[in-house]
Amino acid sequence: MKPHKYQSIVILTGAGISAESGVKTFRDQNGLWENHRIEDVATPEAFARDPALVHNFYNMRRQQLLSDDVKPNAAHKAIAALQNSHPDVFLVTQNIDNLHELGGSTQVHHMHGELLKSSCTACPAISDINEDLSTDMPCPGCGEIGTRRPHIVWFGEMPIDMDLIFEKLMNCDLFISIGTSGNVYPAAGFVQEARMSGAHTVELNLEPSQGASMFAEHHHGKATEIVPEYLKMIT
Ligand code: BV8
Repeated sequence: MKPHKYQSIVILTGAGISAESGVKTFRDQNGLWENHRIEDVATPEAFARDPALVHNFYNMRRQQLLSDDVKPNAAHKAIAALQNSHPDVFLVTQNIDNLHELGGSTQVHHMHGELLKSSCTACPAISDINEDLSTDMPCPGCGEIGTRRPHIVWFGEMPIDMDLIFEKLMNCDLFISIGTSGNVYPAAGFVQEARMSGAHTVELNLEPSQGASMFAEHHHGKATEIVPEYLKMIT
């Protein structure tokens, strides 16, 4: 078995890796949803102001995700194959879909939460949800009514697993960013952390992202084409 080219790999994915699976990216809609700026819907303030609107925003996306026509694509599967053949691949995604899991990845860190999970403002319970969420559904953990919310990190909220993510970034020798526009922090800053720890940094994206100049290597094109190709090269 030939030695691995890189010992410790961190992969960050964004909405672009799910685009060819039929999941809309944020930029596709110019960051809009039904004429609402996503930053204005994906916030705790919006949820406090109009919980039904925010639930509707996520219920529609959950229904689409659970429909038969949304499936993992070759890029999700190529990452899962690398995870199965390489001992140290840390996969962190900004996406709230479950396509990495359906594509075969068993270790996925959803730093912005998950569409198919709900949390509660009154207790720490995190529960699966495969149907519409509404304000009058009791929390499966504490039974409270009106406290259930999507298990999603909104703008202004702290992303999940940040300590672990930074520890991995500081100890990796390869950082690959896939399908993200590099607009949203702290994810957009991960490439700098990786560079500071001496890692080789690669951007795989349809077009140069906001942070393209910070990457040592770039491959631009569709994820289903450039991701399998690149991961095969480093295996
Ligand atoms: C935090 C869940 C603080 C919700 C999401 C001013 C300056 C800098 C930062 C800020 C600022 N003001 C506020 C901030 C912080 C803010 C932020 O960064 N705002 C931005 C808008 C400026 N960040 C936050 O609030 C974060 N929290 O900072 O907390 C804190 C600190 C301490 C203690 C407490 C709090 C939380 C951010 C998380 C928000 N939630 N998601 C939901 O999904 O509804 S973010 C959401 O948008 C996504 O998860 C994702 O992260 C982001 C969209 O980005 P992308 O994934 O990159 O998607 P996008 O559509 O933009 O790009 C797709 C790319 O794919 C494109 O480049 C395209 O070319 C490419 N592509 C398309 N098709 C393909 C393709 N590539 C390959 N193949 C294809 N086929």
